[in-house]
Amino acid sequence: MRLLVTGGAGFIGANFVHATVRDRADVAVTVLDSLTYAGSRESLTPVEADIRLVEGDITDAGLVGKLVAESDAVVHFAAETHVDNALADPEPFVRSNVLGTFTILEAVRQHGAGTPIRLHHVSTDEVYGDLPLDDPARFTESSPYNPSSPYSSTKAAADMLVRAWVRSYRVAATISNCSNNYGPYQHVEKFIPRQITNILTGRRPKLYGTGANVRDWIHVDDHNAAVWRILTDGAHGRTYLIGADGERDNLSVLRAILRLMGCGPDEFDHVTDRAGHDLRYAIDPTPLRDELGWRPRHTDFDAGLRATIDWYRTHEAWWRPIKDAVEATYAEREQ
Ligand code: NAD
Ligand code: TDX
Repeated sequence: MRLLVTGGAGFIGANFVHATVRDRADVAVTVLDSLTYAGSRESLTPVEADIRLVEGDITDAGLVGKLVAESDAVVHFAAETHVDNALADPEPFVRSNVLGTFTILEAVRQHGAGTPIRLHHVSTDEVYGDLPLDDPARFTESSPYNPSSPYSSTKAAADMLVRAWVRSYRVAATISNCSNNYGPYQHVEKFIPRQITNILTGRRPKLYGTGANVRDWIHVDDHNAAVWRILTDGAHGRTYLIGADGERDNLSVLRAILRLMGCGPDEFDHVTDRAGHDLRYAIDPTPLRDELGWRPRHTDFDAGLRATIDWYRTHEAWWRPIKDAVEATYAEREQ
């Protein structure tokens, strides 16, 4: 299989490429990534001899058309992904997430007219908005779209484009909406790596509001195993929700990090809450389990967190050069 992976130099994409190179000798991987602030060539260093990395933008129709024409399948991870950045400056989110997905869909439509080119579009549970804190309800694939943030609204728009291209042009696409990922190679702007690297650099962790907000955590390798399962066995046109029964409030996650890193339970700062902060996400992954037989393997959150902390401890060269600038941006916004 000739596989094009967009956003393969980002957090989830890089882990996907690593797993693919390790487990699937019959797959030739091309990564298309514009190496934004969130993308890192170094995240692909361990597999650089095994893949082709093309530095380019998913809104570049000429380049995307050429690469899609050479591919049997496309897994589309590339996106602007940080909610706080979207609140500060939404324009790149509209461009990359909406126009970028449109560009990929058009290339898949045009070049897949004879032999269909398989497309998997990677999306988020945030398209469904949020759930109340004190309610057992979870998102399902028939939950109504109700995005809250500039980020999630652009991901919702991209999902709608994919659905329309499936219906109107019979593009052979699937969509997955996954919950919050954690693991190695995640940018230090995101919650878990920010707190770990704050502690490692002598800063206090920062919790938005009271920390009662709930996220449904999944290890990035479990997410990527589900993406592979959907790519190979998923029904064309279908949406699958990916989650690993990992609901935890932010305060509990932070206290687990503090405990595992030898700090006291109150050694953190409460900072101003995020505007429009979604309360709770929770995924019902039943169809993925029952129809495709997927099961998460990283079910011990403490063990996954400990391994993630170890990774940041032993990969300081990967994150240290950007840490001060990320914290300087946060400090400006918090004023
Ligand atoms: P990330 O920000 O770590 O990586 C995104 C990658 O896309 C980067 O390498 C970046 O350079 C690249 N990129 C951005 N705009 C581009 C453009 N215009 N052209 C080419 N490349 C571009 O993101 P991530 O956390 O790895 O997320 C990957 C995908 O998974 C996204 O689509 C995101 O919406 C989705 N997702 C993420 C999570 C999560 O918890 N991180 C959960 C559910 C879904
Ligand atoms: O310093 C922080 N303190 C804090 O309390 C940061 C950065 C975040 N938070 C809170 C906000 C959220 O409730 O932690 C929670 C997680 O925050 P993020 O890591 O920014 O993730 P979230 O906003 O939930 O979105 C993530 O999951 C879904 C990804 O960034 C998205 O790309 C994905 O679609």
